[in-house]
Amino acid sequence: MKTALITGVTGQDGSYLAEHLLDLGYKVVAMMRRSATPSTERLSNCLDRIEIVNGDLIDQSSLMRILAEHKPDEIYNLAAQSFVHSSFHEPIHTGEVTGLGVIRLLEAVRLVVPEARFYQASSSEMFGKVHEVPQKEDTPFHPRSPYGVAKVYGHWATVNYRESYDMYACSGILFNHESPRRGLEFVTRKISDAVAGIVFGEQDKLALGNLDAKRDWGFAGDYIKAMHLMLQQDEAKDYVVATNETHSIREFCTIAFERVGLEYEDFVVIDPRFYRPAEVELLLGDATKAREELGWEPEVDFRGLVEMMVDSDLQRRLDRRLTVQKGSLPGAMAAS
Ligand code: NAP
Ligand code: F7E
Repeated sequence: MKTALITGVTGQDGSYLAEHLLDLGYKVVAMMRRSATPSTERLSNCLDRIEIVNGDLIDQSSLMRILAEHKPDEIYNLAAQSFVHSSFHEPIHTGEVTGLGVIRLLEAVRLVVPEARFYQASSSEMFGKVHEVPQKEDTPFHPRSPYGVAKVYGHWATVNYRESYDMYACSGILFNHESPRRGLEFVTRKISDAVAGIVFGEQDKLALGNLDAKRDWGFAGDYIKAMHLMLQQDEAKDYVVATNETHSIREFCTIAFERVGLEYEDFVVIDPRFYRPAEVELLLGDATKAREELGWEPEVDFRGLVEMMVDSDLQRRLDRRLTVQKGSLPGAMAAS
């Protein structure tokens, strides 16, 4: 049985990847940093089947200890301060975790388990102010945020360890991918959750920033499969993972509100607080290499993704209401 170590396992991608690797028969070692409040909500489907270990990308010794104790065959480095907006407010912390954290882990791998296969979660944010459309593996980088800058560092660190030490180290340059497990601060989930909140009478407006930015959005459940495939090849390489379609925030809003029979113009207000000092206006990926060499294909399309997220946020509220109602029933009835 192969052992996989996942950092960032409490996040969106970590939870889907843990489930996928368990289905494939892996032992999953899940690295989490210590938190005052538990952050294992996304892992509810697999918490009893993974082995949790405490570690932090800021703490080199924790990484060395985990690798020495568990000797993973595959390492998926998904941990990061991943919210672009926050990276403008916490640039140094973002650099520490999202940038330097990668080289801390690579160095630990080199010293402790050099034969292990390593996956780095690189990002389309590295393309930033894009130099060509669509973006592919050899498109030059031009990051537009401290997050993007830190990801470029992590990306080149991964390439450098592969070239310097002959390690099996890959970077997946993943374009935006979303799901019902997406953090509420990211625009897609902010919209889907607000649509559900409006339907349930919990809010009457949705404040957003730039509606004209365009993203190549896919489903996280599809994208984590590409991560695993990258570590099963004869040779370690870097791959763009994308849908080859781009849509604006405005289009996302249109479909999300349409799903419940509403028009976004009646609810969305523009709030300059959500603008960024420098914006990434257009992302569109060319995933030809991943399709041809990994045999990877996305299964969920844009409309399917938006509708899945809205439906899930509606269902979540419905479930919550039913639980509250059940709790208010007399004991015997509530238990039935
Ligand atoms: P996410 O939901 O924000 O999850 C980030 C994870 O990193 C969380 O588990 C978080 O743990 C952990 N983390 C943060 N700081 C840490 C530290 N110092 N030490 C250890 N763990 C730490 O991100 P995601 O959307 O799943 O994305 C996964 C990875 O792919 C990230 O590296 C992200 O930058 C990258 N990426 C994402 C996308 C996308 O569209 N989703 C696209 C390209 C690349 P806590 O629960 O403790 O906060
Ligand atoms: O913003 C615009 C915002 O925060 C998308 C991360 O996973 O994907 C993600 O980064 C767009 C931007 O994601 C709001 O200005 C408008 O143009 O959902 P986001 P992101 O910045 O694209 C990449 C690939 C990663 O690697 C990152 O880790 O939406 N936007 N109004 C807004 N964005 C937010 N968050 N909130 C708004 O109200």
